[in-house]
Amino acid sequence: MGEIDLNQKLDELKQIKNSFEQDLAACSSPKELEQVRIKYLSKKGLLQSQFSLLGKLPPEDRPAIGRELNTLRTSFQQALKSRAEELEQLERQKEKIDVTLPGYVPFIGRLHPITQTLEEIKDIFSEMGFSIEEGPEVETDYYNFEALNIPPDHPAREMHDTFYLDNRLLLRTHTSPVQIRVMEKREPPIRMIAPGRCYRKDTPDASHSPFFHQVEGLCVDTDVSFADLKGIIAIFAKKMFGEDVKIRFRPSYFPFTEPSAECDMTCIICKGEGCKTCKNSGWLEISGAGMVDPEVFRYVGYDPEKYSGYAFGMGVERIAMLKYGINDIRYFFDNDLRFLEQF
Ligand code: 2NM
Repeated sequence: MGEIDLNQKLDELKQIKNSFEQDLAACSSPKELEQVRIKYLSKKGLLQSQFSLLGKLPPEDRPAIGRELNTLRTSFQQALKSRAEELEQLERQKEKIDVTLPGYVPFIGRLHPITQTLEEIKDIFSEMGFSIEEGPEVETDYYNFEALNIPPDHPAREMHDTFYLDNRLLLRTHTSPVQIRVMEKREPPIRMIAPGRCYRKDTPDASHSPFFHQVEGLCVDTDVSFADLKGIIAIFAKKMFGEDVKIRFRPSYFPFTEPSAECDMTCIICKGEGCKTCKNSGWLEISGAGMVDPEVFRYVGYDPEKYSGYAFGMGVERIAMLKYGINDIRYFFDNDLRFLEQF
């Protein structure tokens, strides 16, 4: 009778041991491990409660079962401890960085070459005391044409193939309207540049785009002369393209300036020797300019007897093309990364 009880008990203990080992292996966190400890080793746990049942066994079986229970308890405790260490080790391995793995190469963006050129031009004029002024891209006929001495039937309107939104509103064809708006609001002295987007209904080719950028400059004060204009353009050209460049002026015509001029600099490709870029002339056109027409001053309420001023305008795309040696304006607007990534 004692024999059967003993074997049954030992079987029971074996089952407890098996289920403990399964539970232990299934643990993946210290929290789960603690649940296993409670299930088997707490006061009312599966193993611990076996100690209280010892008294119900035949006296001759008690020492053997007691010994077995003690052995199991010690081995459970040790197993729990080593499993805890294992889990900790696993946790630490998760944090380790494998330095032999290939790294992520982040895609670095950059400013568009036109934006970069614009920033450079703005910096050069800021340094010389010019303020940077902005205005609307949707303009009225008055600011884009009329106040600039271009009346409705003026042939210059055809040169500026204009995108009209309605009879009165249009997309500005140059940034001069910004200068008109500033002069309306402020008295001289004025020393400003107006950088920004412009629109003309041109058919795209290597040197034309219906969307482009301009920087226009304006300086109004008492006793401003053409010599001041020449000085400013010369300094700009040297800072933008190098100290060696020289400039020259050729007579020209704009409705809003008198006299008017086109400004050239020495060809930076051939240093003035003559090449394909400068059509063998040794010179490159960089800007239109002139002395503000007294008629424009009358539109904004300045006294042309008291004030004089110079103004100039340049295409940012043209400056960028010369600076970077680009032969087609359309590259700027194709959004081809193989082009854009070079800047
Ligand atoms: C140019 C060439 C010459 C110009 C004139 C004015 C204003 F508003 F003051 F009359 N702003 N910009 C000007 C003069 C622009 O671009 C080729």
